[in-house]
Amino acid sequence: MSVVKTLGQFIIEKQKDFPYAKGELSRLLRDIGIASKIVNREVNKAGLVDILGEVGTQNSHGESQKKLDVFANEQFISALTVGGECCIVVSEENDEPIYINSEISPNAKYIVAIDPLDGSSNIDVNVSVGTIFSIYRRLSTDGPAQLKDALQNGTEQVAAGYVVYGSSTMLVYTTGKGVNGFTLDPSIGEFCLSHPDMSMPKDGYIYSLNEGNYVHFPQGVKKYLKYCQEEDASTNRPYSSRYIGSMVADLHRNLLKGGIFIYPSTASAPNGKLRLVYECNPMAFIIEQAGGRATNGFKRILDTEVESLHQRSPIFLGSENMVLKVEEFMREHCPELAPREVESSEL
Ligand code: P6P
Repeated sequence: MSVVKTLGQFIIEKQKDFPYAKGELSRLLRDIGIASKIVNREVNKAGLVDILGEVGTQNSHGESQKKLDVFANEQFISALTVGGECCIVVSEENDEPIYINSEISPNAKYIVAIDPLDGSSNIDVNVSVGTIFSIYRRLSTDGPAQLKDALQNGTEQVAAGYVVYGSSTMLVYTTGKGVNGFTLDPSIGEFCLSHPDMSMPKDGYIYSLNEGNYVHFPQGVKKYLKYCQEEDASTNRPYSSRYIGSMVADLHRNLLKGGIFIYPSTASAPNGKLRLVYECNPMAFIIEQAGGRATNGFKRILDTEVESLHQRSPIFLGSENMVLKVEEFMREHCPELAPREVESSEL
């Protein structure tokens, strides 16, 4: 008989991997898990609400219907505030950081960066959406937490994860010692370990990018796309194109099956579309921990200097050999896009 292991039990069990852990990070992860279950309940009703919503612009109780991404944001901020372990929340939904009152959380030592409901434009067509989160330890040692605590490079993450609200709801996270996946069992309201030690295949045969932007892609991406579409039985080409338009769902599929996800720069968006702090860095941490690779086409995502909360980055992440291959095309066909390495003499 297989023993069910809940997220809470797993977190406590793994706490011994961190000799100095006193349970704060464990509590923080559980707070995120609780908020995810509340968001999941509302996301699953979205279709129903839409049907009710056709009666008017208000729900059946006469309340103005909150957009689900705003609702999700409120749920995570509330859970993190009440939980007492978080001193700053950086959210895709808020221009400024949310500093949590140090009276409520006097000993809070963690910063959480979050995209509370990524891909939410897909909700009304019933396509999977997700939550992405990233956790840092605060740097400042006294007084209220400061902006610099929220502007740390991806290498400083102590944990990262995502929730995919799909045919089932899964929470996948890493604390730097591998990646584990938990499936929500609605009958008991618990995330249960379903995908231990997740490992990304080194090779994959799925490519995920919005080909509608082809004419705006860098030359290296255009050449790689044609490479994916060539007939070559020895390398299983042509590959399959799979793109949902929800980063979490696209990435989760590629993590399980192997594949590459690309959101490159274009002339009009030289840093691409996706945000470094609460989309690229957490996903890069997870993919690397699962044995994949995550770069901006030239340089490791996690080493990218974080200069502002909502800065964007091109992103190429997935099966290691696929990302290495597209990097060859980028170096050969658009080397001018490589980030300029700051010379030591310039420092
Ligand atoms: P496009 C959703 O809006 C999102 O932030 C990611 O989840 C997704 O991968 C990407 O944007 C889709 O963008 O330009 O292809 O619609």
